Amino acid sequence: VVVARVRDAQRDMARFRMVYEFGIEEMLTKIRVLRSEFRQTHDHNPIEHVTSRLKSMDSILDKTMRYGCASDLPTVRERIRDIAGIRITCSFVSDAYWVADMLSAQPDVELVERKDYIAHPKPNGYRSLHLIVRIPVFLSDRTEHVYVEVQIRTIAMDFWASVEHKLSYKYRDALPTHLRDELLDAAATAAELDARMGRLRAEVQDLGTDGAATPAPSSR
Ligand code: 0O2
Repeated sequence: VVVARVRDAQRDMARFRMVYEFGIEEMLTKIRVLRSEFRQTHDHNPIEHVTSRLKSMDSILDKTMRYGCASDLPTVRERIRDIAGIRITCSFVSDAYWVADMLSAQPDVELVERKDYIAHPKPNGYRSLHLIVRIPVFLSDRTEHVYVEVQIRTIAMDFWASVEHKLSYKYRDALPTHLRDELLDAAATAAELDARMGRLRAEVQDLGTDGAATPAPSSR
């Protein structure tokens, strides 16, 4: 009986994760289509690279404890909304907003939440645009709607976040003050770099060598 129960639990878990894998695949397809379409019709590619990850069971359980919620599958499905995660890196800030708008506007994508840490960086300097979307996954016997977290950022934001993540991990979130200050300063430098690159791009567009076929960046 115990062996049968363990097998059932393993099967439920595998099915649980599989649906998120399909959710990731569906979002990746949408991004691939945008990217290919853009490559064929425009000079400039707004998406530099894309990565994805499925949150580990340990991280999911950590988060349920942090949220103080139950860890049964229906609760986890509803409360933990970043089990499926996609990260899109763009060259320019305006591209990040453009990609967010394009994805959110798709009819089968329900935009659940949008956190704009570019306009409103976190106190430690973290910048990125986060979307929580819900998309349908069509299975043989039912349709499931899964949450996917999409993080959209520039190369400079990504560079900063990756260094900050490594340092925070190393110091287990108890960063010495000088490192915290240094990171905050580096975040300001990264933001300045993004602003400069944005100005350079605008100048190139004014010269008409790049911008003719590029959609006008959102006015942010
Ligand atoms: P992983 O391994 O990347 O998944 P919470 O998720 O509850 O902590 P919230 O408000 O639900 O917080 O989510 P939020 O703040 O929108 O961001 C969650 C994810 O964004 C994190 O996932 C990181 O990937 C990234 N992130 C947010 N803040 C920071 C930061 O200060 N530095 C770095 N490097 N990344 C950040 P996880 O679950 O922490 O980790």
